[in-house]
Amino acid sequence: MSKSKATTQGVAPILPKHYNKAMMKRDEKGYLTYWNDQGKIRVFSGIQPTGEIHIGNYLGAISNWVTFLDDYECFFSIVDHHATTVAYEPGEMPARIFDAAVANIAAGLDPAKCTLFVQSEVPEHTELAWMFSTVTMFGDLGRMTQFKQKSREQEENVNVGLFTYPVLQAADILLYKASAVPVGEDQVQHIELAREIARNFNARYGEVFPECQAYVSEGKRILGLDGENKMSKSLGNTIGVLEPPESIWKKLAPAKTDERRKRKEDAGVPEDCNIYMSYHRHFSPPEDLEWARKGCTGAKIGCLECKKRLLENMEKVLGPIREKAENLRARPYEVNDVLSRGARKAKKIAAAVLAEAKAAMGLVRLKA
Ligand code: AQP
Repeated sequence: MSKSKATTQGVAPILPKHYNKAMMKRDEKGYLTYWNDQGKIRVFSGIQPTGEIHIGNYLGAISNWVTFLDDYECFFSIVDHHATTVAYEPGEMPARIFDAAVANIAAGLDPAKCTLFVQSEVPEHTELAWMFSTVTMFGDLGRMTQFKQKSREQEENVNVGLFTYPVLQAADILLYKASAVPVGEDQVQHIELAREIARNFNARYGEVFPECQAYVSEGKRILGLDGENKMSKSLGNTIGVLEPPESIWKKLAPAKTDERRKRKEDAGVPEDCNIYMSYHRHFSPPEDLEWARKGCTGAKIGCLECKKRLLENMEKVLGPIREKAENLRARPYEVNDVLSRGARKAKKIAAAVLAEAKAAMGLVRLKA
């Protein structure tokens, strides 16, 4: 990447007055970081409306997002443009977007404390993505694990959008000058590339974007019910956040445990049991974890008994979320209102940052 700095001499950058870029400085780790005019770091993360929100999304992302609400300026987006890189039914998309909004609000994204919006309602995302594509190296995109994996999964539809997905993702984040990006482990590589894109842009056109960093939680890689792959909408190995307990039980009861435990009398190793490692550890209190561990290693409890205790503990977390979601569903206009307000607020900031980036690139009128 060329280090030359573009000159904007002779052009008239049109930057909104309220915009203050003086807040960019390096954090204690040395990453260029943006603080807003209230001294808060901005957070961005997204979720695709590709299907039912599952407990992998909840433990790896949404429950982590909630921890940022009080002390950061948070932007969360239902990234529908990303979702169109896989085959889908257009008629189903509006309901999927609505369902994603409901699940996220119900799971703790308090609209009074964050901006929740739909990506395609803020067209600045795709414009910045184009600009970023000119400072993104082809070879870097080709190395992305998710691209390689999805290309294998959908051989008949390896579209360009799938390839440039991380460029749009970089635009999603950097359009808000977000420095903190809470994601699951599968997205860390993309966030590192977004940081690289910011660096490439800054080196070429001047310091506009922060060097965003990924923040992963303890539930950064929740395995699916198959016990082998990451829980994933497209793999059909999920437990939905809004799924009723009877339906969860139908999935949990036959799910794989430690293979040593053929009968109750066979002792097991909890570390080799997906039910313990992926679910109990995140939903059950310490005393129940101890009960499960002792019961398993000492062959004192059966796997079904262990799963029933897990179901009870899951219900303590998921029950209230489901209830809240049902209430929201009964008031769709309120959900729509949250999304409309979110898009308006997001757009204001997005337009300002895009104008700054365009000015840095010289994409402005010659001064008359
Ligand atoms: N299994 C998981 N464990 C931990 N975190 C996860 N995330 C997804 N699956 C897990 C995190 O959830 C956030 C939103 O993800 P997304 O909507 O972009 O979906 P995804 O990663 O594409 O999810 P899926 O279910 O795997 O969808 P498909 O099958 O359509 O690709 C992200 O922060 C992600 O890391």
